Amino acid sequence: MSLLIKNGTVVSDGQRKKTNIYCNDGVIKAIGNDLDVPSNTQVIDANGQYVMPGGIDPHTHMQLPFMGTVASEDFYTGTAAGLAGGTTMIIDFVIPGPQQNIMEAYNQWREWSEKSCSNYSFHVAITWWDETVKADMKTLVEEEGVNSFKHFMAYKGAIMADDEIMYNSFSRSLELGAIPTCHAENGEMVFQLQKQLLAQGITGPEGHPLSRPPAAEAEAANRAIKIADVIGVPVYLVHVSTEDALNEITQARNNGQRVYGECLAGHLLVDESVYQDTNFESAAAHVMSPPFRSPEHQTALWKGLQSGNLQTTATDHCCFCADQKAVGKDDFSKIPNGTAGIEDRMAVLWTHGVSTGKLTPEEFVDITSTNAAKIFNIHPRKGSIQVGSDADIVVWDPELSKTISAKTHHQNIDFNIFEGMQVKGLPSHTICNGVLKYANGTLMAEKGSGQYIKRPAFQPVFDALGKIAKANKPEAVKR
Ligand code: DUC
Ligand code: ZN
Ligand code: ZN
Repeated sequence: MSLLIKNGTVVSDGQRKKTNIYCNDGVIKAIGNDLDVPSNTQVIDANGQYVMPGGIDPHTHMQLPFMGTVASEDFYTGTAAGLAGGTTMIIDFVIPGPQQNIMEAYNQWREWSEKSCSNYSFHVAITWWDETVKADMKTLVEEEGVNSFKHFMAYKGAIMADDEIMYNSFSRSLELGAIPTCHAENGEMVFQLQKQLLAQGITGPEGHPLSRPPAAEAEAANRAIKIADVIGVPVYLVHVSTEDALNEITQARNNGQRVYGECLAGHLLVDESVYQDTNFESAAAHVMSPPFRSPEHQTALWKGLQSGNLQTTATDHCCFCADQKAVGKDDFSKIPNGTAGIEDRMAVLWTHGVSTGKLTPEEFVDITSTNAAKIFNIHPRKGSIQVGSDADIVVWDPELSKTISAKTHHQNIDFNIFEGMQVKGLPSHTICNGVLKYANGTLMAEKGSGQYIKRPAFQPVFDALGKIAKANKPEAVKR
């Protein structure tokens, strides 16, 4: 199947140029003004529009079994909603239960994800430790194309990774050429605060942010960064939601440490006042971790994106409907944590980032696609419009507008945290693996058409880092 996207302004890798793109067999085959293409080529006229690498959401949880229930959005509906919003690839998470065999969990997630209609890949969470986990990490990196391991520093008694697990897993990641990632919240502090608040009679969703203060995130961010520094491995912090955690990242980066930060569209645009809503359903629908924060933190996160100290944007797309959230009616700590956003991420970032002048279109491409591809080692195959790159492309109409609503979204959830928000700047067409999947409001998502994307280990960089780490070991210094 061949496709020509003509007359668009191509934005990729920091550059902008009006040109044409020819795709065949899922790959970008030619870029230029006078392309000679077969007569049966499908043509999209992108005049007046931007043509950009398809969005990569590096943080989603489709059909996640979590807190006694299962996320309502599965790999088919979730990736379809992503395509409607211009996102052509997700990186989801395999999360083994305590003591569950890592490969068994990985194979289970691979089976669930076969119905994806966009491209997908997996971070694998390290939730416990022994020699089998160590061996399985090698299999995952060398045979399955997993180059990132996730550590939940929260969720005590369930999937929380303590310092011992993190030290072992970070060290193993360095050996294997993988990058550790962390959900940075001090799980013990959260657990103690939840108990205290409930004992004081604070049982509603307003207790959720009180149990997860900014300091709990900052402490964990600092700890993860310091453990990574001692080991000499890069680290990626998911869903940075506070100025405090951002400051930890900035300070480490200023010291030359390879630390990366992700922020969520939700944290940029929704503030903590949502937890004061006296309507339980609405307040509970916003319960996610880390929680939405005060406007001061939101301002800091935008600055983090502008300064480059935060490199990626994601959604933590994890859907629970009202009946699922109702389990926590009398105890906020039981409300399944999670909110949606995969369909809206790019539109809300364009509207509030590019249209306000905070971000250029080039920076928008970096934070919605290219930087994730680079950090997770799939650039320029993904996150780029170059000859030879995969044909994952979004044609972006800066004049298209809509009002976001749960009544009209494709996401399989009965609530939208951006409900009522007017967005201007939307995809007119989404192309995934060279095939048109969304065109002018019509979704053509085909179950199972997405590809699993292997991500290679980071050998060259990590070899150098390993040497630096060894040189800094105390015994080497003594000699
Ligand atoms: N936070 C959420 O809100 N949901 C899923 C997991 C997480 O860390
Ligand atoms: Zn998390
Ligand atoms: Zn998450």
